[in-house]
Amino acid sequence: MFGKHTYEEIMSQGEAWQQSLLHAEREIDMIKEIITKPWPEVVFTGCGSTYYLSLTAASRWQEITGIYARGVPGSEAWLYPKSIYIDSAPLLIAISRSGTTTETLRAIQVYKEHYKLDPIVISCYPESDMMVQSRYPLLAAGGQERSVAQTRSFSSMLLMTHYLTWVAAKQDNEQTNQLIKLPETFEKLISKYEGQMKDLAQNHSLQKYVFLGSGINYGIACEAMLKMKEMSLTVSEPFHFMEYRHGPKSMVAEDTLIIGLIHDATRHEEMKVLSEMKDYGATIMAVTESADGITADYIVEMDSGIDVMYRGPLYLPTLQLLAYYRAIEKGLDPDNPTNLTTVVELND
Ligand code: F1P
Repeated sequence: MFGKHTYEEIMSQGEAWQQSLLHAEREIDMIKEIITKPWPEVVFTGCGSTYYLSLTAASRWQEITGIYARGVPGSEAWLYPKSIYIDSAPLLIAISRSGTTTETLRAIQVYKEHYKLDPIVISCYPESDMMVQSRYPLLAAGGQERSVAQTRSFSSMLLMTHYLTWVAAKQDNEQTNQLIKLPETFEKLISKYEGQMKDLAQNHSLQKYVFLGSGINYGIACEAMLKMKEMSLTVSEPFHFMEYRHGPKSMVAEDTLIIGLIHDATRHEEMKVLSEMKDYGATIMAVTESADGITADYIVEMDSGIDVMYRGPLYLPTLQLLAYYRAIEKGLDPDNPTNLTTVVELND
């Protein structure tokens, strides 16, 4: 059956998040020692999905801790370290579902050789090279997958970066309570919106998908774009909300679906972008905490009560389902994206 694994992996994210959080609580003492040092900067790195994860994790880290943070592709940290690092050593946090992606492993090697320090590594496979060779491994338990496109692995590793941020910021239990609420909200969200995502995916007049997200939501918009491409071979692009006006909107027409990942603090400006695109003929979907005051053709209301800083994983499941159902609709197998393998391993 097409997409069997992808579907199971999307639908089991609530459980995966629970397992990941339980595991992190047991393992965190080892990592606390390094994470709470006074770092001048934090660099997150990964490839593909895990690079996008690095973007959102870095924005969140900087907003919450006040420490300068950046997300960079593994290949850049490997091949162009001078454009990434300066003299003072940053904390490196490397993320890889497989723990075997060559570019990420080489980025770690360059960092270790240059600074004589060990990074924190996050992966779903405890026996992988990256995890075994690290003094500070953090397992996203429950995130392992049989499909190529990352779904529950991504959201579980994202949750682990939320957890690390919480530890680094020495926040009180109120914030972990927020993380604990994620799995139950996931279940409600998915049962309420699965049917709508299936219907939307079957709309053949929509040929171009655009994902808008700003601040902490930009990396998530990129990941949603990647799911749509990998699983369903649909033309899809991510942009920061306000950037979309600066040229890309020329492409908007009646075949365009614009999906906005609404941030609580800037929803007013973001909605203005969406309604302008509606005037150009686009179909609009908003993924938002509250539907109050939101006008769109489709609204996914999270209604989670969770602070926007800790809500990241909830933006994704409906969009993963949209990609999944679109692939099925086009007769493609979401478990086996065209030209892709689970890991990119390079020869010398
Ligand atoms: C990263 C990655 C995936 C992508 C593809 C190839 O892998 O780029 O994001 O979907 O399957 O690998 P990893 O380093 O997170 O294992």
